[in-house]
Amino acid sequence: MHTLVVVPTYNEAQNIPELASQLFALGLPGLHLLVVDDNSPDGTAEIADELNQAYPGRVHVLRRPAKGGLGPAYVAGFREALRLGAERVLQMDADLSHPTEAVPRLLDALDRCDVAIGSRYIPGGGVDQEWGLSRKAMSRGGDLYVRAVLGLPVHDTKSGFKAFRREVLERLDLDSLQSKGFIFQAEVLYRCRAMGYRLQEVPFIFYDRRAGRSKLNMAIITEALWRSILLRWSKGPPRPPK
Ligand SMILES: Nc1nc2c(ncn2[C@@H]2O[C@H](COP(=O)(O)OP(=O)(O)O)[C@@H](O)[C@H]2O)c(=O)[nH]1
Ligand SMILES: [Mg+2]
Repeated sequence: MHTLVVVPTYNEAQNIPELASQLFALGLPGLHLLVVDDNSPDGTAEIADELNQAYPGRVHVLRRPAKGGLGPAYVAGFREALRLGAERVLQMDADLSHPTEAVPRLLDALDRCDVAIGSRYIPGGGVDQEWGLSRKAMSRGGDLYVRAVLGLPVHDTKSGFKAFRREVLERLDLDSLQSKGFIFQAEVLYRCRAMGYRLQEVPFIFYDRRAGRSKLNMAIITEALWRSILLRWSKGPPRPPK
């Protein structure tokens, strides 16, 4: 296996078949999919398993006992990716917010960097036309806050659309990652930068989900605010890249 796409899911039964169909239609050699499901009541894991009829041996399903948040699901998924022997690991959401047509560009960027970050906030990137001014302001404000607190040279710190070289995940102390919600994305970037890895942003357009429901809630937003400060305070400033 060359590339593993890791997708955390909670109640994404309506989205996962379409995501798989779009991913495999890219025709990328050695591409496999890993669905990390937290015992979704809507049967996401079973539906993902059945996809092996259409794509034999290319869909892996990691079942976790209960909903534990995005971060722990990714930690388990990254560990499984290493175990499965993936050379490159790409992470994305199940809800088609991250367009599959941008996947080859993210993977190509790994020829020039160690971590490729899908970014809404660099030239060429953007968000769904449906986003109103207040949602845009909240998202940008959140990014500026995280960026300032952690000193990250990244415009889209919350992005869950990223690709890693295998050795980055090998060296990342997966057990030490603490975040439960979307701030997990910034925690990983912060660690990668502290280890001297090269980060590169690649533009993409974020589309709102058409099916299923967002799991974002106030506890996840609050975690992002306090955990950023805790991370900076506990680990010290990141070292400059190599
Ligand atoms: N395994 C797992 N996946 C989750 C959990 N929470 C969210 N996800 C998945 O993470 C991705 C992003 O979540 P989403 O609800 O779309 O967040 P939003 O885009 O910020 O509204 C989706 O694929 C979700 O199914 C969780 O607790 N466990
Ligand atoms: Mg979403």
